[in-house]
Amino acid sequence: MTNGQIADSLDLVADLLEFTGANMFRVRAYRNGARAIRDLPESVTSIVADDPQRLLDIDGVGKSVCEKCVVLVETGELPQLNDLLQQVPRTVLEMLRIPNLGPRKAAALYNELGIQTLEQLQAACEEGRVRQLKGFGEKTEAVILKGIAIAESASRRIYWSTANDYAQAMKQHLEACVAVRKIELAGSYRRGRETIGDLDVLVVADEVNEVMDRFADFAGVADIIVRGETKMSVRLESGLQIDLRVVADESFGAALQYFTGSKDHNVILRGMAKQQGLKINEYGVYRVHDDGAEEYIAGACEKDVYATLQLPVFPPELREARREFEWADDLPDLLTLADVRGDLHMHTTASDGKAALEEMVAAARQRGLRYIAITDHSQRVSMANGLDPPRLLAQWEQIDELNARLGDDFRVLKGIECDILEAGGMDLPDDVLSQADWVLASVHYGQSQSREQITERILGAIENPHVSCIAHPTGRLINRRDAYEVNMEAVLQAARDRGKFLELNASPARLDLHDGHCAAAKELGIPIVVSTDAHSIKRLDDMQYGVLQARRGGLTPADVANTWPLDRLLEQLPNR
Ligand code: DGT
Ligand code: CA
Ligand code: CA
Ligand code: ZN
Repeated sequence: MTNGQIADSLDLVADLLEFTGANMFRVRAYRNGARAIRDLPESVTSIVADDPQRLLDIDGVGKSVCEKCVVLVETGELPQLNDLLQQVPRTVLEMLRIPNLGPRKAAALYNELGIQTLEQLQAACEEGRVRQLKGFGEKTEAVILKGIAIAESASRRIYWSTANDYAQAMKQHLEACVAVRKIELAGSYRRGRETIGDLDVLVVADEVNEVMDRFADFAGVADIIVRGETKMSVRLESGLQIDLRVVADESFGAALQYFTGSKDHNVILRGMAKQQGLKINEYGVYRVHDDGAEEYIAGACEKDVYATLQLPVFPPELREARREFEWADDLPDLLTLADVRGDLHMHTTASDGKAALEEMVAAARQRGLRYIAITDHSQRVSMANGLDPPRLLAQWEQIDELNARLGDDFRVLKGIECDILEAGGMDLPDDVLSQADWVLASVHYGQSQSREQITERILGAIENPHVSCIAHPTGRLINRRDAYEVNMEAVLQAARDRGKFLELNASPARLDLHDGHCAAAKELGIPIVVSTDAHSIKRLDDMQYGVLQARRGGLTPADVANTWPLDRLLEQLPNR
């Protein structure tokens, strides 16, 4: 059982408990536990196998969460969760996503009217049955009807890359409004999370109404959810919600800090402020005097807000209440796109890429890269026209010729993305792999195998002396497919012991390794390779998404092998 699955179960328990009106401390204990476990690099399964008491050392995991983890790992299910699901069908939880409809009201709808889904709720509202319930009225009914549409799309989180398109378009759109003096995007978008729930826009403006009119005028706005004095929210046809907040100039930094979050980061910050006799909110930082009077001391810029607490401006990617406060005196110099010198995973028309070898090379040079590896698929991936030894050797000859023409300022490495076979072992013979500069090993088939099998296959690849790096190590596709079952702890240990590299695949749907694994790899001194896995020229630009994820993992250029000069990379190649 993966940490993600355990965390999902705990979150579900929290939701169901909340629905049944349980004590909020209990609910929160499950939520905190879920969050801690989702972030944990070490697998809960292996901790339980080793010594379950060690779970209690994890920040946010208390006695009852610890017990639940043990039961989940050992039996694969949770009796408490099954009991709760007997009482409350899972579908009713959708109702909790309706704004301002708390668990108590949702429970009444379920208990009194038997409503289990949003669809049934909509019908009941339309038939005027909801207003007849105690504590509900015509007005509540109307609010619920409106909220159903919101709840339906609120369950969707979109890739950061998709959100970025909307964010940049909205920024341009608002910047063209003369009343706008300052504009920033905040929220999870600014923190570079792999998926985004909604966008949060902050502006300082001379004239609020002008900005709000302009906001409503954005292409694709389907619905105005709310328009207040300083806050406005719209929903786009795609379902994406965008929140706008118009703030005063002297509060801009405080608002940017507050609405960037994360919520957990802010909770810690507020606690620190309180200890120092300060109060911090979205309007500013205030000194609280003995008589209770509050004096504004900062708020116009984010730097000053943090400075009042003797803190640096944390890179937004680190603001997740993980280790950033520990690092405050010596923040890591996080990776930037400009640090990247090479891209070590891409495909050409030889397998399933859309551009030819020379076109990929030209495009990489144009982007300022100094070296790349061509890594087409191996023969097992027949659907992608994978290369058998003769075709691969012919491609490598072509690359030798190309390198001779290119001269010293650019180098193409002879690579391959070699499949790890279902039964274990590599898809190409050692005498072929030994001639490569760079060998990626990937699992594409047999992803539903047991944890033991998949782990064994990957460990086998790491043991192979010709393998340089494991590509997209967990196989997840965000929003589409879970990671396969794999003992990541064992993979990390083996990579460290054998000096192998691990990939952070930059494709927005993969971002694999995820941030927590990157942080764990860094701790172990395993070099990470951020690669695009581009199947076309355009997708070479995916590097930026990988860089964001690497930053969230706390990686610096030194931690990322494809920032190194070519000489150093060649020296340290694990297969050489
Ligand atoms: P998302 O939209 O689900 O991807 O995630 P965020 O982090 O963008 O969350 P969102 O849009 O609900 O709120 C934006 C930020 O505003 C959030 O990161 C922190 C701040 N914030 C919102 N609500 C609260 C709150 O109740 N307490 C605190 N301390 N901060 C909040
Ligand atoms: Ca947001
Ligand atoms: Ca929001
Ligand atoms: Zn690939």
